[in-house]
Amino acid sequence: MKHFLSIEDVKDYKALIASALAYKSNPFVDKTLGQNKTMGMIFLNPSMRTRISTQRAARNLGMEVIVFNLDKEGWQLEFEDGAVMNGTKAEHVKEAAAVMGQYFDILGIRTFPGLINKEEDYSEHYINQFVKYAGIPVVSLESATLHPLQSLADAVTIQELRTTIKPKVVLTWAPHIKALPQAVPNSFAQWMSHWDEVEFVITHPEGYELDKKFTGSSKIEYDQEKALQGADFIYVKNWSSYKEYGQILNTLPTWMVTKEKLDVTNDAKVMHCLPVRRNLVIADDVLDSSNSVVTQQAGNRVWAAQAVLSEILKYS
Ligand code: SN0
Repeated sequence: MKHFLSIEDVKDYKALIASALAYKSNPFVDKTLGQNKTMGMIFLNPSMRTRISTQRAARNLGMEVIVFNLDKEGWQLEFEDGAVMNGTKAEHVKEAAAVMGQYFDILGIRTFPGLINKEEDYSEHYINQFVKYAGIPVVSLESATLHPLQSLADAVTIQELRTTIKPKVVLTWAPHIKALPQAVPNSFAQWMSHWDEVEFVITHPEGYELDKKFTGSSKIEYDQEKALQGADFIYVKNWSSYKEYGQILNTLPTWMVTKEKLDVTNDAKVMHCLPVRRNLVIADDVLDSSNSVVTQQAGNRVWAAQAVLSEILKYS
């Protein structure tokens, strides 16, 4: 694997899930694989789990890691070709990325969407500029439209917790007060629709349809209760509208996931990428119950990142 920007970069996703689980049971088996190599992690937005788990993963493989909060500590970057840089942006991505390519062996980058210009966000202009000019493998730490490290950890969590041959996995929209990216649900839908061992259903109010490019032929059920019937896993996440780009169409508190809603499920495991706003997205009675697997899911971020970095170290 050269870059890790989406599932499209993965040759064998089942093998990658297996590799992550193997690292979970034996974290230091490849502790010299990344010896004398350095990973740079560049953040243009906040992060807790991605930042810490990816550092842990890189260190388990013997790599050095340098974290740079570019949004707070760097020069403001220009991304437009041909820009006359007489404003507040002091450095062009052409130089910034090329220089990082000199310092690092692998570059991780987090860059959220602006949620204003759909074409720009969905062209993945920012992360692609880093890929173009850094000249080294680039790992998405959540880009404008996708969060593949999260989705791999999600798949790993489902793989280790499933009790049936073909579990029913339901992605449900939930209310939020802020306009959030579609990256997590896009990416989760992309991974689940690739996986032939799950029955995948998406439920959301009308107007919150995700880009078909990622959901493929996944089933959409607008009635949340119907969708949840018999579910083995419920993946809860808010996102802003893709159609009416970046808009909050409604906040529908009835879509919050509560303990009562689990009654129709197969005692479903409840997942969320975190951070989660309690009693807005998921109720306390779910997050504080044994149905919630969010901590285990977040823990699996280490093993997912380790599997990806190992693949890049071995084959880039
Ligand atoms: C981000 C998102 O993509 O939805 C990151 C998730 C890994 N989440 C948020 O920005 C939540 C912010 C909030 O205020 O609740």
